[in-house]
Amino acid sequence: MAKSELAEFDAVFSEIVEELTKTGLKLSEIEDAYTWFKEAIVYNVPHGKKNRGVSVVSSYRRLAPNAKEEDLHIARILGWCVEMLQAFFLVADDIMDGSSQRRGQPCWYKKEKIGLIAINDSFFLEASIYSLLRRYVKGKPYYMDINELFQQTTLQTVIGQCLDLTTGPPDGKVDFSKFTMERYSAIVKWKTAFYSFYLPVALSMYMAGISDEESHEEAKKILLQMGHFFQVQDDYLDCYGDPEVIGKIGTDIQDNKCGWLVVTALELATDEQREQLKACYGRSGDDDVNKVKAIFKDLDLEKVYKEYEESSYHDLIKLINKASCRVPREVFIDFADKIYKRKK
Ligand code: GPP
Ligand code: MG
Ligand code: MG
Ligand code: MG
Repeated sequence: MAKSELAEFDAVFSEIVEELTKTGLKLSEIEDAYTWFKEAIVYNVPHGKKNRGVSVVSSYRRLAPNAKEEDLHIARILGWCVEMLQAFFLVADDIMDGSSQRRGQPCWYKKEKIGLIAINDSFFLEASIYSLLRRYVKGKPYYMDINELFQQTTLQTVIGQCLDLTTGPPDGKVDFSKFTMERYSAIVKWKTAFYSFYLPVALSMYMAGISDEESHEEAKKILLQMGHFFQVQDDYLDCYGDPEVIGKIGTDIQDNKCGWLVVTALELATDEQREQLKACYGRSGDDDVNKVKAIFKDLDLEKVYKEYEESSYHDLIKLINKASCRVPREVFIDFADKIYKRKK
């Protein structure tokens, strides 16, 4: 029986670890650094859903139906590079957000003997992406495009993270003046959509020889819209998801985040509810958090979300159907089907 795409993808992980550490482990001067890093990789990289990584491979198969096994292998490596980028972001994001759990285990920085060394580990993860690209992709015609894509995507995500952190700073002052849907859309486009949706598909396009701007712009339009919905869902699950299932414990209310729930609440709230939200949002006490949740409940945000989910799915399918793109629709549909109605 054929192995599933995910199983074949997982089977490459040990090779990634080996490639990234074998030289360093043999150099006695830096051996300890690599022993440390190996643990950081194994703890932080392979335990997620791996939708982003596997999508590189499944999209590439759609774009190159007769792909050779050696090229599929490169697609898997690129998929792991996306997972490394994600691990780099998450290790750092959990420190910035003061989170406690990630993927069902303690955040890396929360572990004994790790703490802020995690910051350096996140840099280590990032820098290693480019070692993998040199090792597996150098010499291919798409090497430069893919290198630049990883660099540009990193910058885009850093920009988005900056907007995320500064729109609702954790300074104890709550100022809703910037909490608009427009600002929200900018935050999620930059902090999430480029790296989670455009990047995996763009990698497969470059591998398949599709590098013209028009095709990339068209694919990007669809994928950014998908990414927007995905982050709305992440914000919804932050409050309403089951921590056992999502593997993390929400912190958005405490962290004063300009998330979808509060921005939607502010659009629907009476002046009185707005004042109440101002008094209890962005505070860490359970009472304050529960008051925020009670206002969300009075505004029936769960229902507003479900309706939004339905309509955004229809809008997305419409956009996909009217696209005239070198990328087959199935690439987008496959990705959309992985995220709609997800619980984790
Ligand atoms: C998701 O935000 C965005 C990121 C993980 C990008 C972080 C970017 C950096 C440059 C570090 P989130 O905080 O809502 O994600 P989660 O809910 O998973 O913590
Ligand atoms: Mg976070
Ligand atoms: Mg964050
Ligand atoms: Mg979140």
